[in-house]
Order: sequence, then C-alpha cells, then structure tokens
Amino acid sequence: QLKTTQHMTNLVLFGPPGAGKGTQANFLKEKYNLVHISTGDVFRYNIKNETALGMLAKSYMDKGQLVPDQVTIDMLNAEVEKNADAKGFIFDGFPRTNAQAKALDVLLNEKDSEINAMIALEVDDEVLVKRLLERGKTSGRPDDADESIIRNRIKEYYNKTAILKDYYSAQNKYYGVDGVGSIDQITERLSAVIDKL
Ligand code: B4P
Repeated sequence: QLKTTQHMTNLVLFGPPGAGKGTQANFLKEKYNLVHISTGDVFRYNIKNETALGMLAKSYMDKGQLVPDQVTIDMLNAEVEKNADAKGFIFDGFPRTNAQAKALDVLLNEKDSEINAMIALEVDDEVLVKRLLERGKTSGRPDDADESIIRNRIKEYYNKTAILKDYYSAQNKYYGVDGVGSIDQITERLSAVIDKL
C-alpha cells in the first residue's frame, strides 16, 4: 500500500525508447492500482481507427519524430479527464518535452495533486536498438522496422526529452533505476523505489 500525504499518487515512468516503460507499467498498474496512460498506445489506437488525431500522429511517428506538443498535451488532458476518479496515474511516454512537463504540472495542480516521482529506466543505446529491432520482427510497428528510424527516436530522446531529468531532479523527484536485467528483476527495482515514497 502506498503511503502519501496526498489523495493521489502519480508516477512518471521515464527512459529512452525501448527502455521497458510500457513493459513495466503493465505490472506496476496492477500492483499499485494506478491508471496507466501510454501516449504511444493512445496514438496507435487512433492510427488503427483512422481518426484525424491518428493520421496526424502517424506522420511524425513513422519518421521517429515526436508528435507536436499541443496535440499531445490535449490528448493527455482528455485521457486524464476520462479517469476522473483514479487514485493515481502511471504516465508512460509522457512528458517528453519541457512544455509537456509544465502542462502536466498545471493539470495535476488543478486536481490538488502533483507528480510524486519520475523513475527512469537506464539502458545503453546499443541494447535499445537491439530490443527494438527484435520487437520490430513481430510488432508491425513502422517505427521499429528500420534501424535508422530507431536511431532517430533515440536522437529525439537526447535532444528533447533527456533534459527532463533536470526538471524533476530540481524538485528531488528523480530516481534512476538500472533497466538491464530480467523483467521481474526490474519490476522489483522499481517497486523498491515506489514503496519508499
Ligand atoms: P512509445 O509508444 O512511448 O514507444 P517506446 O518509446 O518504444 O516505448 P517503451 O520504452 O515503452 O518500449 P517498451 O519498453 O514497451 O512512443 C512511440 C512514439 O509515439 C514516439 O516515437 C513518438 O513519435 C510518439 N509519442 C509518444 N508519446 C509522445 C509524447 N509524449 N510526445 C510526443 N510524441 C510522443 O519495449 C521495448 C522492447 O524491449 C519490447 O520489445 C520489450 O519486450 C523489450 N523489453 C522490455 N523490457 C526488457 C528487458 N528487461 N529485457 C529485454 N527486453 C525487454
């Protein structure tokens, strides 16, 4: 059971593409009874259903680029509002830019809440490329199919996303976890951080 002084517990699962955010969020949401929001999954759902949002997102995702901030922020706000009675959220793949981090603070602040921790999965680039190429054999994801697109996603991460470590470190909310090991081992490492919150 999580102990916090707030009525909600909100976690950001952080790390480069292929670090294991989605994989781990699926275990953590059950364990801690949190609502899991993966911006990548929501975009892929919209692509599958050929919505206007999906078509727009696809034009960026297929090149390994980030979807524009305002589009992503509006989508995230809508997902949070759909789960108004949640006791907390795991944000997976959001925020990915400074503007997104600020928008998330505003949104949670309106709910008298905040991000309690950003937990980062640390994995070397070459391991990331290997994992994503492996997933690409079966995922059907265009952004996993080609090594140059995968490397572009990693480049976007270093150019626009990695800086968020500073944003959360300045608030004493940043926790780094070794993301190499078995899936169970990594769930345990993440749980050890969450249990201390
Ligand atoms: P995402 O869907 O977030 O894709 P990802 O970075 O590949 O996810 P993840 O890190 O969760 O990968 P996973 O662990 O599941 O984003 C895709 C695209 O959507 C972005 O490039 C961008 O265009 C767009 N987008 C999403 N959010 C956005 C935002 N906020 N702003 C703008 N654009 C946004 O898995 C990786 C692989 O590793 C899997 O095959 C898994 O099985 C494997 N794996 C996991 N853990 C492992 C372990 N311990 N050992 C070995 N393999 C492991």
